[in-house]
Amino acid sequence: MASFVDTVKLFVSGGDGGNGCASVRREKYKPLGGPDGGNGGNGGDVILEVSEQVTTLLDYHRSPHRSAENGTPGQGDNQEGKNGEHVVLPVPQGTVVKENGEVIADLAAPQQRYVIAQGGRGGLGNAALASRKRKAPGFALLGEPGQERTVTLELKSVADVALVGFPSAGKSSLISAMSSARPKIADYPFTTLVPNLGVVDADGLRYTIADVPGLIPGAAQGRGLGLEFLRHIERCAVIVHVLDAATFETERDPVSDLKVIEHELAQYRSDLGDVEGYVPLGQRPRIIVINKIDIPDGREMAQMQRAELEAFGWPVFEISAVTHEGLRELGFALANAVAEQRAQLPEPQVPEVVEVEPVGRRRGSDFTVTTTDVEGERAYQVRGTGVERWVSQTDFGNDEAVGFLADRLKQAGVEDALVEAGALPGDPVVIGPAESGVVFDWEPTLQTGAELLGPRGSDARMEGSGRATRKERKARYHEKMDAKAAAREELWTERESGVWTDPSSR
Ligand SMILES: Nc1nc2c(ncn2[C@@H]2O[C@H](COP(=O)(O)OP(=O)(O)OP(=O)(O)O)[C@@H](O)[C@H]2O)c(=O)[nH]1
Ligand SMILES: [Mg+2]
Repeated sequence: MASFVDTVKLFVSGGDGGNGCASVRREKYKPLGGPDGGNGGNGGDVILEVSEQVTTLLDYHRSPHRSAENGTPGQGDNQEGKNGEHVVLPVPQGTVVKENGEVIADLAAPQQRYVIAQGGRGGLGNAALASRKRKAPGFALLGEPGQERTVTLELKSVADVALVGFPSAGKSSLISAMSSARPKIADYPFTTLVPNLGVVDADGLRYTIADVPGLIPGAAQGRGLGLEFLRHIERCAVIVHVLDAATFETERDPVSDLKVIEHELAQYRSDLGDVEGYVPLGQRPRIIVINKIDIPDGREMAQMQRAELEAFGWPVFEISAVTHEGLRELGFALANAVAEQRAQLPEPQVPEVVEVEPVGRRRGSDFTVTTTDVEGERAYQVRGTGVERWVSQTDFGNDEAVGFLADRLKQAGVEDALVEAGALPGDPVVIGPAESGVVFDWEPTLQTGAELLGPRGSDARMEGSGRATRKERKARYHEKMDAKAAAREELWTERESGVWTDPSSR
């Protein structure tokens, strides 16, 4: 199947935001002008876009890593960094996007777009960070990293009519008789391994037919690639059973074949099940086609079983895909069924651009405080898109930047929440994931405010403490542990006896 790829793993990353710039205007005779560091540019997004020109996911199979351009850093003299270019990835109509096995986007509409990986925002320069209190900040914010994701793209054909049936029933023969599609036809099973789409023009109504590979008993459980194939009829409004009236297999006949396929349709559990408007396969309108009546035995079989087939309650047609007998009537019936289905749609499916709300819009300062284990130590863990973003924007080599982060955290209520959760001075606190977050000793006595600001790039609150390395921090932590051992012992006893509630078990 070298020329058709319908599932592919894709690794995408948005561009990183450019860093903000910390710079001070130089003017003659004025050693300290105002801050004039510009903002960094935003990283570009990676965007999926439904395109008519694309029919397979082959390109992504060949090069599965796609990333957008980074933003450039801001510069002095209030020069903003340049935004990174977006990367637009064309995908066929009917592409379903999954992450960790869950459907996150269903690109079924023409020209639909979906932001799959957002670029990081550029960091603010010191000009933008200046405030009444903080007149000339000696730091700037770092650009945020772009979003990284690993997703699976899956193609589910979009067609009005799906032809289903056993291998060699004549599905490919029928689609080539009714449309200009020219799939391979042969007298061995599983000739068709990938779906074929054909377009039919019937008296002003244009509709598409999908010829899907043959189904066998157990298909819904994955036998004979059945799951792969059933996936392609999930979007089809009308299902046509193509029954072989002239099979050589003695244990088969049209009625029993129909029952087998019906059973598989009813069993099939679609991952689109929760998508709005999805109708289970077992509830779609059906049309029954008895094929190969040009063969005398076939015609006889068709006549014999017609009544029993009609009892299922769906229209029955006797045809020959080879001599084209009965195809006119079938064509009209299909056109009517398609028209009826389209009339039931809430709105006509005119091509339109559907912008989906991008995933992971990293906004808001909601956060949670729980306890966790960091390198064997019990630590308080703060998680939240906003707070984690602030951390990623912080240049930890610059005390003033760290002070700014402390102010932001306090303002967002992180300090209060830590107190509430039972954190004590000196307790390790991790912001972000336990493995990769930033760990520090909690010092709630830190006052907030720019009144403490000293020379640029420093913060009076950091004096003496400096930015401890993990090792120093650990050593200091153990010192404090000793000093507070007695008091802690008592608190732990209380906790163990259930006087406190563990915030992680809430
Ligand atoms: N006599 C006769 N033979 C037919 C008719 N339709 C299909 N055939 C033959 O049946 C065989 C299978 O036809 P295909 O169209 O490849 O069947 P299919 O359902 O697409 O089979 P798979 O792709 O394997 O699932 C071929 O040898 C066809 O020539 C028909 O109406 N009359
Ligand atoms: Mg075929």
